[in-house]
Amino acid sequence: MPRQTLAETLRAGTTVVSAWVTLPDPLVAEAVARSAFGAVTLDVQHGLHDTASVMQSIAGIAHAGKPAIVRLAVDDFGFASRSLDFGAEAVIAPMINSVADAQRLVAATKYPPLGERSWGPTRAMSLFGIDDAQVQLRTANRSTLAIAMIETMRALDVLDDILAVEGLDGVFLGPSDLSVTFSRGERVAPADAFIDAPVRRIAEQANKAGKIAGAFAVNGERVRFYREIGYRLIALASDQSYLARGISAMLADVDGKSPA
Ligand code: 3PY
Ligand code: MG
Repeated sequence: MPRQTLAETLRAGTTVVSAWVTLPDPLVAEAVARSAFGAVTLDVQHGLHDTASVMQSIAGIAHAGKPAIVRLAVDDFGFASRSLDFGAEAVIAPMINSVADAQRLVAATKYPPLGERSWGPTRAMSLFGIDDAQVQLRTANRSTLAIAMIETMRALDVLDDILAVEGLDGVFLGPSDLSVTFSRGERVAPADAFIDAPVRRIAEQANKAGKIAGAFAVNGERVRFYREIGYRLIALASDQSYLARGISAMLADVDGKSPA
């Protein structure tokens, strides 16, 4: 029996905590996928991934039985449909600041009539064991997710209009950029309470619109907070911090101390 898709899990109201992978070696993504994380997000925007590493990492994540998500570079809507063709179950597009930006994301990721995605998911079909092109065409718009990052004041001003874009499946909070724009460039403070009001508003409005609310969390305490206020797709920290925290915990253990 095929496993439940990420889209089905999230639409059932289940919280998914995703890993965030920046290092481009596919073995990193595969190792992380074999942990207890519910999904793995590959970060192209600020991570070190390129086309080949995304394509290979998605295979490793699929091999471990987890859904792969790709966070695109800014305005790289062409790579949105490529990521889905490679077998990603969701794409997260950064800096979606207007209805036009959200419409471009939908155009790239959904087949007609919702969008203008071009046909060619051969790799995704082989990873998912789908051999009937008609089945893929009929199911892809619903089984893959187009998610818009909301991380600026401009986006917040038009949030309801962005949420109303047909074919957009969800929004995803970027708390670092939100704190930078909210403070007019004074601070980057992704876990600070001064952005809590807009952070709550994004989840509330997304849930009211029947769309998935996602967020990036810098630590476990923020994951708990986001979960309580209605976020369902929550990415936690990054592979580089998993390594750093693991190293300090193991070395502290050597010295008989608690980790720094
Ligand atoms: C942000 O917090 O701005 C992000 O884009 C998460 O990586
Ligand atoms: Mg950001």
